[in-house]
Amino acid sequence: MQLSAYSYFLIHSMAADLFQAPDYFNVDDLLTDEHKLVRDTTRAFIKKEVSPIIEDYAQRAEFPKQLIKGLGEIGAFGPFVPHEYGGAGLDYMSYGLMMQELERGDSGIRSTASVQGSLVMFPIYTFGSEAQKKKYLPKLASGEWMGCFGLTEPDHGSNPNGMITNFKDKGDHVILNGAKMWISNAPFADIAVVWAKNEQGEVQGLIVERGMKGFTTPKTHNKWSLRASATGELVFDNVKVPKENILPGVKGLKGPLNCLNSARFGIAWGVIGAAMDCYDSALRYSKERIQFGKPIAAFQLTQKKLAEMITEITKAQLLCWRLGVLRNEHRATPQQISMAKRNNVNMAIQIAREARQIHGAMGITGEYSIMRHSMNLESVITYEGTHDIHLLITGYDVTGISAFE
Ligand code: TGC
Ligand code: FAD
Repeated sequence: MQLSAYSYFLIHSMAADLFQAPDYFNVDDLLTDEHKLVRDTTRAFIKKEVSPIIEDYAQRAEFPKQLIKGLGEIGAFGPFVPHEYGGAGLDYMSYGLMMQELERGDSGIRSTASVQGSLVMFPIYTFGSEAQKKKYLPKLASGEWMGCFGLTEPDHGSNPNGMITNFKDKGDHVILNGAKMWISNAPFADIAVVWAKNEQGEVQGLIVERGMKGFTTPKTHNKWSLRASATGELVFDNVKVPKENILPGVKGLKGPLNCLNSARFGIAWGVIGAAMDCYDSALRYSKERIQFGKPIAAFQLTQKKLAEMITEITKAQLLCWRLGVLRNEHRATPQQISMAKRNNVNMAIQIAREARQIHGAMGITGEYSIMRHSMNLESVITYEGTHDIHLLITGYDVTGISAFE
């Protein structure tokens, strides 16, 4: 069969993952050899294991579970957790770089790793008892067990403090009732870190295990976004949870919010990956696509789009590098993390939209990653604190006046 030039171009361009990471300001010079090794290993994993299959899984709205073992092997689950608990013992810059590379593949893959590391392993490591750390962390680090994080409820999203999920003291155990919604990894998680109010109305974390009577995890269907990530509910109907499963180290909303700091940090980095992928694809396409006798990259309007994309990516890279330094020194404030999450997600979503335009009609197809990134980012701009909530966090920080209520 004779292929048309256009078909040849399509097959040729999609046969392999041709991604080349932009580094306009030589940010690599600011990284250690270990950072670069971690980054390059994750990048290679994405090229080999994720790029060839992700579009198909997203189209089918299915999480590629077969990736879990490999993600554990490259240290993507809780890389900042020390070796003694099965983690990779890496710093926060390495964590950020890993999230960047994972999200270059797909926000859903990064989500799974973010939840496992920052929202399940982080609270167990930070607020858990020694017995809880020994029991759960090594298995979570390897991916043998997967976890999820239940904070959001049907009637309490941006305002988690209003939660109604609660537990009552029954001697050696508690009885948990309530429901959580929009929970990443819920449909297949082995354990859930659940935030609920005790009889004094204080928020506490409990580790709920699959199989506990009265605990179910119905799957959420009909998502147009984050389709390669499994989302579900957590329903607790008089679930008997042993007291030894309560995280002893924290009471109050600062418990879950501290976990969010770690996850939001990872998102600020992660979305740079999605943006880099959109930019790289748009740059290549614009040099290959001929209209009016020239590559579309020759037109000033295309160059404006590309020049603005690389400018915004570079600013986001530098913001994250500085945030990584501060977090490694335990000096990154929650408000700085909020600013980086908000700025970088917005940057990525704008770049995805511009990149889609550069791809013309091809941009709406699954032949390119652009539309998938664009739809994924609609979730990322909402979860872990919406775009506007992070703006209000910055507003509160600079004025000293809360505008939440
Ligand atoms: P507020 O009265 O301000 O604070 C309550 C207590 O918490 C402390 N605090 C923090 N601590 C650590 N880190 C932070 N970022 C903190 N922010 C506040 C605060 O100092 C106070 O401590 P204390 O000792 O005085 O008790 O709380 P508020 O009720 O007014 O709420 C503030 C607000 C709106 C900023 C907060 O509730 C918020 O961030 N809302 C957004 C909710 C959110 O982000 N949910 C995310 C759910 S998880 C998720 O989306 C996972 S997606 C996973 C994936 O797939 O990747
Ligand atoms: P709402 O809080 O109802 O907000 C709706 C709109 O009102 C937003 O635009 C918001 O900015 C605005 N708004 C709200 N309050 C104010 C205010 N005070 N001032 C101005 N504007 C305001 N949660 C978990 O706990 N665990 C998870 O694993 C998890 N995974 C998720 C995965 C996906 C795919 C998605 C989409 C969500 C996930 N979430 C998870 C939930 C997510 O954190 C919430 O959706 C988010 O916090 C917003 O809550 P909401 O959807 O109820 O929106």
